[in-house]
Amino acid sequence: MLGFLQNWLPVNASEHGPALDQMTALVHWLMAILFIGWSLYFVYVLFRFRASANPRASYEGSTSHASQYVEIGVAVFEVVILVFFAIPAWAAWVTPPADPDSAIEVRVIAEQFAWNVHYPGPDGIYGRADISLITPTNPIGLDRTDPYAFDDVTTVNQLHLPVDRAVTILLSSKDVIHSFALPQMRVKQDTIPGLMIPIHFRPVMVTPEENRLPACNADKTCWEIACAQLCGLGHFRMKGFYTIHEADAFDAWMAEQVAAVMPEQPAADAVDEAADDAEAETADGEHGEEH
Ligand SMILES: [Cu+2]
Repeated sequence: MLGFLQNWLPVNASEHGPALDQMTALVHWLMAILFIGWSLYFVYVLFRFRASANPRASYEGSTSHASQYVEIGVAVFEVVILVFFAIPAWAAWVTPPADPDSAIEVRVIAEQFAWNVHYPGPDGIYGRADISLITPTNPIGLDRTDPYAFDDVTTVNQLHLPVDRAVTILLSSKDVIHSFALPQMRVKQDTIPGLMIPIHFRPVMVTPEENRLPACNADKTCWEIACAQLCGLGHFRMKGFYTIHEADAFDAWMAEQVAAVMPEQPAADAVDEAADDAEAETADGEHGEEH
């Protein structure tokens, strides 16, 4: 069944993905058996209780307990899927990585109709963001005067992550409910205004070249961030792109982004100065890449 379903499923590129696919296969087995069983039974009763063979209605009806046993069997199967597959998969999904130091954490802020990505930068601390600072070039309202913000990296519709490292994404929304979906990661989680929802996964495969921008655009095989919840008129175009890199390539990409927001690489005691520079830069409209 799993092999059959994989003809339609996207490639599986996360650690927890196989467990989810296994569960999908089990649910499909159950549904296939029920569908065939009920269909056969339906045809049987059409024939067995046809009008010509039963001119008078039976007031006694069926006295067999077979359907009860079948229903108990179905319920048991469902309990097994829930208790032994779904709940453990969910537990892994909501459990923070065992070694948070080696994990990478990113904020993703959904809006109609884009995905804003916010990396804390080399200091590992997110700068202050304020709703009153939101402008077209500063969609998350990052306060570049905040000492923790001068090295923060933000992008729009571009998510870059390293392979083989635990990832925590903190999901939030500026407006309505969206759903953050990374099909190849088997990740899908609603974003709820007013909540910061953490999700945890570990990519185990580097995005192939043909699935990255710009190559993927030609043959439409991009690894996309999809919005999986109808969120408004522009929902259809609420798509971002994500790339899983080798560790070195990710570090190089991150260094490039950091260099773009803080070209002088200031020493710790020059933080205030750097914050001013970063602010001036933001005002110039230098703000990540937009696709
Ligand atoms: Cu959306």
